[in-house]
Amino acid sequence: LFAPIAPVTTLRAWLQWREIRYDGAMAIPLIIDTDPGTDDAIAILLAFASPELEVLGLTTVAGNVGQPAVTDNALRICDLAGRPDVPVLIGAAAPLSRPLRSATGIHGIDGLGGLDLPPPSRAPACVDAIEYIVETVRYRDGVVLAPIGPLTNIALALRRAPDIARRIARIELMGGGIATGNVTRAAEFNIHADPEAAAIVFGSGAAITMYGLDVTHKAILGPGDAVALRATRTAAADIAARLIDRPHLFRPERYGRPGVPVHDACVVAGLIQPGLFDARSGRVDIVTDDGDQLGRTRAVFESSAPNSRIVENVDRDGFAALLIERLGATPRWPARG
Ligand SMILES: [Ca+2]
Repeated sequence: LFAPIAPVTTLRAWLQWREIRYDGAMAIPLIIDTDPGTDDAIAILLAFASPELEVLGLTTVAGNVGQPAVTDNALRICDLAGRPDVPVLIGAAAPLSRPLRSATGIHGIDGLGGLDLPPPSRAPACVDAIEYIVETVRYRDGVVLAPIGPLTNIALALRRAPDIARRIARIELMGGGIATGNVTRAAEFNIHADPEAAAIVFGSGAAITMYGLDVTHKAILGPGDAVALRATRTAAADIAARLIDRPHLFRPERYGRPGVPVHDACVVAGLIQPGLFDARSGRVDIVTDDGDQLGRTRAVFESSAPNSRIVENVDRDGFAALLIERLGATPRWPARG
C-alpha cells in the first residue's frame, strides 16, 4: 500500500510544475501538517473548498492515531474531495523523544470516527515529509504552515534547516491552551503529545499564530449545524455533519451548548476569514519537564519578546456559516463504486 508509485523525477522539478500550474493565483500557499483525525478531516475539506488557499500538500504526523493510519486517512480525505493532485507525504511515526499516545477515544480506532471511507486510490508521495517542508519553504515565497497535529514534523524540519524559520510566512497552528487543557488539566493533546517539538517550534523565531483550546472550545458545532450541512446534499458537508453529530461526545456543561469543538478547522477558517477571530500578541513557552504541568503552554501577554499571536475568541455563528457555505458549495461528488 505504501510502496512508492509514480516516479517523481526530482522534488524541485515537481514543485516547479506546481508553481507554473498555479501561476497568477493569489491564494495563500499552504502546507497542512495533519494527524487525521475527525476535526483534521473537516479542516482539510474546508481548505480544499476555499479558493483563498492553495493547498500545496498534506504532511502526516502520528498523533490522534499512528502511522500509517494518519497517512491512509489523509489520502482518503483527498479522494473524498476529488483531489488526487494534492500530494500526501509521510512524516514522523512518533514524537521526538516520547512514545506515541493516540486519541482513539475521540477519533475512533481508525481516526475518522468510524466513517468507513473507501480505501485510498493511490499511495503517498515518495518524498519524505520533512524534506518536502524544507524544500517547499525554501523554494516558494510566502508559504504558510498549518500544523494541526503534534509539532514533530515542523520541529524536525526546523532542526534540519534552521534557515527556513525566516522563510516561513507564518505557522498557524492548533495546539495548547492558556486557561485550560484537555488531555490533562494543564495541557492540550497536540502539545502534550510532543512537548519537545513544540518547544523547538515556539523557540524558532518563526511567526506563530496559536489556536488553542481558549478559542477552539468556543468553536462548537452541534446538531443544528449538522442539519444545515446535510441540507446542502454534498458529500463533503455530509461527512462533516457525521463527524459533528456524535452525541456521545457532546459536553454542554463544559462548552455551553451541545456539540463538539472543531479545533483544527479554526486554523483554516482563520486563514480564510481572519475577522472571525480575536487574537493578542504574547510570549508562549512550553513546559517540557515531566509532571502534572507537562505540555502546558505558558503565556505572557505583555511580553517584551512576543513570539506568538494567541487566538482567544471566535464568532461561532460566523465560523459555522463559513463551514456550511463552503462545504455546501462543493460538487455533489458521485459515490465511488
Ligand atoms: Ca489534528
